[in-house]
Amino acid sequence: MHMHVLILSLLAALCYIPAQAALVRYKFVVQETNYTRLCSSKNILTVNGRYPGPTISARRGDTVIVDVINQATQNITIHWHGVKQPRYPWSDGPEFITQCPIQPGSHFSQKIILSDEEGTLWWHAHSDWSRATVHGLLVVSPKIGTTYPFAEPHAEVPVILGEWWKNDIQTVMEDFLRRGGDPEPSDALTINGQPGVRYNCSRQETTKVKVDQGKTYMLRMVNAAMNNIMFFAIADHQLTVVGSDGAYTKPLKTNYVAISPGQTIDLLLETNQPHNHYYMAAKFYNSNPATIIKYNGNYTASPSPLLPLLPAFNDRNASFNFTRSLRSLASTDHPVDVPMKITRKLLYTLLINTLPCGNNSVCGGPQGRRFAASINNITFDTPKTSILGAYYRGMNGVYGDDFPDNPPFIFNYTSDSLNSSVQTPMNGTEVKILKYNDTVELVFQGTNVVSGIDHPMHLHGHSFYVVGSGIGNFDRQRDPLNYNLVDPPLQQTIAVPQNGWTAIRFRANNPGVWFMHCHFERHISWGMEMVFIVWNGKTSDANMLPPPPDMPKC
Ligand SMILES: *[C@@H]1O[C@H](CO)[C@@H](O)[C@H](O)[C@H]1NC(C)=O
Ligand SMILES: *[C@@H]1O[C@H](CO)[C@@H](O)[C@H](O)[C@H]1NC(C)=O
Ligand SMILES: *[C@@H]1O[C@H](CO)[C@@H](O)[C@H](O)[C@H]1NC(C)=O
Ligand SMILES: *[C@@H]1O[C@H](CO)[C@@H](O)[C@H](O)[C@H]1NC(C)=O
Ligand SMILES: *[C@@H]1O[C@H](CO)[C@@H](O)[C@H](O)[C@H]1NC(C)=O
Ligand SMILES: *[C@@H]1O[C@H](CO)[C@@H](O)[C@H](O)[C@H]1NC(C)=O
Ligand SMILES: *[C@@H]1O[C@H](CO)[C@@H](O)[C@H](O)[C@H]1NC(C)=O
Ligand SMILES: *[C@@H]1O[C@H](CO)[C@@H](O)[C@H](O)[C@H]1NC(C)=O
Ligand SMILES: *[C@@H]1O[C@H](CO)[C@@H](O)[C@H](O)[C@H]1NC(C)=O
Ligand SMILES: *[C@@H]1O[C@H](CO)[C@@H](O)[C@H](O)[C@H]1NC(C)=O
Ligand SMILES: *[C@@H]1O[C@H](CO)[C@@H](O)[C@H](O)[C@H]1NC(C)=O
Ligand SMILES: *[C@@H]1O[C@H](CO)[C@@H](O)[C@H](O)[C@H]1NC(C)=O
Ligand SMILES: [Cu+2]
Repeated sequence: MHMHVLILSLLAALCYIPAQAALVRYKFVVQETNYTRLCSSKNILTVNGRYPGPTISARRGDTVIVDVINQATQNITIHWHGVKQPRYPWSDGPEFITQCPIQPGSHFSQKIILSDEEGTLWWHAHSDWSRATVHGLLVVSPKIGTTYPFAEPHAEVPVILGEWWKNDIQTVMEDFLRRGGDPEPSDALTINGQPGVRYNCSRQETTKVKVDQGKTYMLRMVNAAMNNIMFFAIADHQLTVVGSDGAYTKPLKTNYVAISPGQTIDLLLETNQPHNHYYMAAKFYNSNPATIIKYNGNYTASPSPLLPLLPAFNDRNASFNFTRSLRSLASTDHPVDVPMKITRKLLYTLLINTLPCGNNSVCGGPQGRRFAASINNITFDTPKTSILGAYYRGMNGVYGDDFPDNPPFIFNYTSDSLNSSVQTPMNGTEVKILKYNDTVELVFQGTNVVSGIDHPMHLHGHSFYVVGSGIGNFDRQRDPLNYNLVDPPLQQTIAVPQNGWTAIRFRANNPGVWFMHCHFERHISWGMEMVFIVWNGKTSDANMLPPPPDMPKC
């Protein structure tokens, strides 16, 4: 509570320094907090005792210092999802990629350097499965003296989609890793931490958003769920997408939204319907958490709120079509800068794999084997020390630089009948080296090895333009002819469609060590990740900044 007052006074102080990048400071105390949901209590990991955690508010170009203090009994790291951290990978957060964990009883002062991000971003734990409860919004408002590329909304509403397990999340993860099969499914999906009216135990606590008729509200949405892409809608209301992943989009009117874990979407809601109460709902499969939007005023509401229509749980077209419909704003104030001359062409296959079970046990994966996952057939073997630290100090033996530009074997990636001999991956800690200012075209190729499924791919340290996508195998001759190089959306997380492909482009102008991974937690655990190292450029302003003195040690 004290912290909250402190933050408000700091923000008030900001107003006296117009149009200048400001320094904002927050304190994050990571702790175990006793929480009751779905009629059962357990200790969860929180920041400042809150689930979801506190919202960080800043303006475009600000620098935010967050003092992360670990008062819990387990290791933790925190990642500022979607913040590029120009030349400063030290605070990026992924465990053993850019830092060693913050151990119990120690702290780490993290610097979040905002540059051209504007809109909704978020922060979350980036060690084991702690992000299930350790996450919150990071809201980047326009600079003082500038405004949104749309009329100022009447008010803002956070919409944080999450997943809740009755079991301790650490136990869920450990059981999953031991059994080698799929993880125990979550017991509920949540909106702003509440399971909603579908669950008797949370019926009373369901979040109710009170709105006035005839206004425009801005929904700042993130999918903080661990393992699911979600559909979201509000009964009887159209939504207008105006941004995603901290960049504006052309306004897109839609009845529903498809959102990947890791992705953020900014939406405008016009309260232009009759006075009543309406469900806001998200779903995956048959779970269905709901929050209620209730119009203010004196009227007789229908007996129960109206439910929105959501696409069927297996409607790949609904997800793919929504994702393909996003376009950059591409205006004078928010121009695009799509790389046209490409210096690095990469094709990365995304595979679900299986491994032999081991000596004595039976595993929960197909044919009694255990699941694994890989990119270009390499399951990432996470080191026990930070790759960034090893790179900076020129330490040998922590990683190799042989991550392949293309899949090692060419076959019909999306075939319905794949030989099971392709299921077993290789394993290693390989990075891909990029030179400063390389212009990269990376095609993610979904595969049907073991099972074809969407993969929400996330890149740290850069935003990328999503220039193309399709179903089936990428065709190097034909498909680039249909690229959108005019107004492709600028994102950091993109759902590669099931048995399809997605092409992205970015300029490697951020020297450092940057993680790239599927944002499904189970797929990260199985090894669907790799690392880019972007070398320093020739001039000093193209070099990595030095590490802070309080970098955690392994
Ligand atoms: C949490 O609090 C409840 C109610 O006070 C108590 O019954 C329960 O044992 C506590 N749980 C833990 C894990 O401490
Ligand atoms: C919720 O409560 C109702 C009424 O008491 C009961 O019929 C229903 O089975 C309960 N649902 C669950 C999931 O417990
Ligand atoms: C709401 O409307 C009813 C019927 O018109 C009236 O009796 C009541 O006083 C009103 N309540 C408020 C809070 O305005
Ligand atoms: C999905 O879209 C493809 C073409 O993009 C179409 O052939 C197919 O019928 C659609 N499926 C459904 C269920 O709408
Ligand atoms: C796909 O999205 C477009 C908007 O970009 C919409 O007009 C069209 O109806 C959608 N098609 C399907 C099959 O959902
Ligand atoms: C399996 O057993 C063999 C022989 O006892 C042993 O050499 C090997 O290390 C064991 N492998 C694993 C994965 O436990
Ligand atoms: C990679 O292989 C080594 C040696 O067999 C093994 O110890 C390690 O667990 C493997 N890593 C992954 C991620 O499979
Ligand atoms: C690849 O597999 C798909 C699905 O089984 C099939 O439709 C397609 O014809 C195959 N392509 C080639 C080139 O064999
Ligand atoms: C699968 O691949 C193995 C090894 O390459 C080969 O011996 C076998 O005949 C193949 N099976 C089928 C059904 O194609
Ligand atoms: C992956 O590599 C292993 C080992 O070389 C090989 O057996 C397997 O067929 C490869 N799979 C794919 C999909 O390339
Ligand atoms: C990197 O590319 C940008 C855009 O083309 C250019 O302005 C800049 O000078 C380049 N920097 C270096 C070090 O090559
Ligand atoms: C916490 O991190 C330290 C440093 O990397 C490591 O030695 C220790 O084993 C970790 N503890 C757990 C429980 O993973
Ligand atoms: Cu995945």
